[in-house]
Amino acid sequence: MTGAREHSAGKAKYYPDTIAAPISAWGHASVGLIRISGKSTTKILEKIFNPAGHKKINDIASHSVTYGRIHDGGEVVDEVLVFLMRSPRSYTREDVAEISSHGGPVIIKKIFQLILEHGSRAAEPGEFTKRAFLNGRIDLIQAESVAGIISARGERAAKIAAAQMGGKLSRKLDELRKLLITSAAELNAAIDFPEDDIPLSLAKIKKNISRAEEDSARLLDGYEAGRLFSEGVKIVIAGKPNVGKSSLINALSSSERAIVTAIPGTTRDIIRESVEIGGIPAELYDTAGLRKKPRGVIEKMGMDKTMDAINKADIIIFVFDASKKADEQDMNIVRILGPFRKKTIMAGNKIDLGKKALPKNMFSPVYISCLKGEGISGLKKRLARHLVSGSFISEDDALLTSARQADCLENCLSQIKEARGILSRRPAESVWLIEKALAELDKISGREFREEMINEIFSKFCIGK
Ligand SMILES: Nc1nc2c(ncn2[C@@H]2O[C@H](COP(=O)(O)OP(=O)(O)OP(=O)(O)O)[C@@H](O)[C@H]2O)c(=O)[nH]1
Ligand SMILES: [Mg+2]
Repeated sequence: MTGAREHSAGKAKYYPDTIAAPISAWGHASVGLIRISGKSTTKILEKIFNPAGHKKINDIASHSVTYGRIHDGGEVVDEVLVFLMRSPRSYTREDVAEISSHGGPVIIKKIFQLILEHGSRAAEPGEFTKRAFLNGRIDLIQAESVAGIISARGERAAKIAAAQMGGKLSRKLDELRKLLITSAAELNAAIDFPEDDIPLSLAKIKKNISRAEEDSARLLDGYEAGRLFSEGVKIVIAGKPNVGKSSLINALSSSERAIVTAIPGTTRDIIRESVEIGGIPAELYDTAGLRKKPRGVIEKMGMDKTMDAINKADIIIFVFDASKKADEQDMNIVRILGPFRKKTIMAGNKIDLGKKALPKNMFSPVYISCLKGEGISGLKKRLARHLVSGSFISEDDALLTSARQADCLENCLSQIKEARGILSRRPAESVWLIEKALAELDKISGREFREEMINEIFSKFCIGK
């Protein structure tokens, strides 16, 4: 493949330059961390670090912590701990030192400056992880999950990223790869030696290809769940005016985010609030109340936005006033939400004022009182159940977590499908398609990559990772 490079797991390849960056959060903290990686790491330490007890840098054992002082031409800058990890047993597989200093921005800046003056350059975002990848310590999936762990917006998202970092998805894709390689080899053999019992071996090859097809399809199904965990679910609160939608977003987010008044039509724009439900990150959207005849152009625009939000929602909470008989307006919304029934949860609010019987097409609601805070935890439980049930997969599975991975696997799957379709009629072409499917798989793990693709992935990382 032109322009593509082979990614071989193996020994550290030393880059000509040494890189460094503060790797702890910027600001006043009790400790700060600065990381150096590259062949000049120990040389830089020799110039700026005095280990206690006049120890030589060369005598410091790998993976040990050394106490001492950072100095600038003899003038003490700070007391620090230096953690040295010699190549290849380090994050990047190069020599790496992490200096733990006091956490003030002035100190960190000063030490970082000294490191730059003595032979390092500032690392770009994601550059340490990029070197870990290029040196074969981790594959691209694991590199992407490093970013996933850092940006995780919920406990479950972090767990999923950690599982993929541990190689769960990589192992699954490896199985798939082996299946395809064997199929292509056996198919080639069947073409080369037609006198052998072809129908029999073709049946076996077909079976393996079908399995590869099923496996990739299952992984793709899981992508949606992975996406929800990492990006968060969209929960839209809808209902007619004045039923307590804004009160509900406030109750669910324990805030006073939305304005609540007794005047119907108070909310005219969409209000968003981030929450966590059962460990899953969620965005709550409070919307303008839906009524058949909006009063004025602003309310009409608000209602259009509400409809747009309903279309894009993962879950809709339909709020109605349980203390009053359902009226024409409620029925109208039930009709509007008809196509979205599967993703709708009904919430009957204001039960502190009583509970009226429901029409047949409004079933099994959760009853709440936003005013008294009643039933809110029950509603949260129902939401969490909805999120983790059915198509939503557990975090123990191998999950695709980036659009890039899903794109490649989708291409892979369509090649496999085509290969299976023409297997008996045009076996040679089928082998070619299987090879194309394999190339797509190798893009996911980064076994094969393009420079631009790698740069794009790592540019999204934060500095110091
Ligand atoms: N008694 C009672 N009143 C409530 C309850 N929840 C909300 N209210 C009141 O109902 C009125 C409307 O509440 P909102 O939260 O503004 O209703 P909304 O659905 O956002 O209304 P719009 O933005 O106009 O569509 C306010 O006066 C609230 O105090 C409840 O559980 N019990
Ligand atoms: Mg409102």
